[in-house]
Amino acid sequence: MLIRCLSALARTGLTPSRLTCQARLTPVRRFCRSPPPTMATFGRYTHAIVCRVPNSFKESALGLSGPVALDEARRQHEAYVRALRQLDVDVIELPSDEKHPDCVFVEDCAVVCNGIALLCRPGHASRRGEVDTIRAVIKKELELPIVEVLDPKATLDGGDVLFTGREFFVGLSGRTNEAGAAAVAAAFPEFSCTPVRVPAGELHLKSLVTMAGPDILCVSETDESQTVLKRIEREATFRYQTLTVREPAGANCVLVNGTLIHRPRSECPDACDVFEDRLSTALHPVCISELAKADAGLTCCSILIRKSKRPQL
Ligand code: CIR
Repeated sequence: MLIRCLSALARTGLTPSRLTCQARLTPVRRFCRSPPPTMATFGRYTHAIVCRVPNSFKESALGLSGPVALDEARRQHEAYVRALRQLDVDVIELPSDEKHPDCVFVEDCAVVCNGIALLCRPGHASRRGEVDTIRAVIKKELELPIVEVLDPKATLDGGDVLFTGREFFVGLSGRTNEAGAAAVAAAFPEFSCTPVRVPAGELHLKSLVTMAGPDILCVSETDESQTVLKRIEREATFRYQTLTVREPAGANCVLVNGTLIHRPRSECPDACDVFEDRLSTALHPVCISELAKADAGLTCCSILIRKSKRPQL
């Protein structure tokens, strides 16, 4: 798999020798990995970590595109949390952290798959401290084995990590570098892991493509989204179906326990038409227009976890 990762990197024109896989398993004691999930459990979650919106979000979140209505941002976040709870997810809700204006975007702090949590090393230095809280919760509340990124040069935002249920694609973006992609490959060796160059101007891979269902990629009509889709299709180990929506924001949706959480008609009318016409999945619109002013999508507001009933040894 690492070979696949290396050869994929070579195709991106990056120097394979720069790929330094440095991830360490903590605790050091051995643990039993769950077997790779089957597609029957793809998009099935028992737990989620979310974090409330701090006051500092309004003035200091990264990439703000306009004035934020803080109360409305909080109402929207609450609706998102409610949606998860309605879908039978046990939500761990962290208090807002004023020192970290972007703390609501927990997705960037950890990638959890197959019973293992890889703690990220966010590409923007102002966000690195967010990981400490997430580490503590994953350790104490969820008791999952933790993998740390050791390479001090590695950067990795969870927003760049797309898991299809069969393999990983990791965006090489302004936030995630090759060493970050290598950390994903090392943490989840049971899956193929392919780096994908994220076009300039786009924050994360999942700003451009997400999963709208088992084996269904969701992209938008934009050149950036289509470029990334072509690369995924070229490199994928599996042939996926594709849903294409007009609005860029519509491409970021979250499949949770058989329901697709997506942006509402008021934000993404074409995407709603496409989902209603083409999917048999239940649909749950959630508006995040205020959070989106800080470059947010729906995926970024939670870390989704499927905790196996089997005790971790
Ligand atoms: C940032 O620039 O880091 C935040 N303002 C937005 C992060 C959004 N994260 C995500 O989509 N995974």
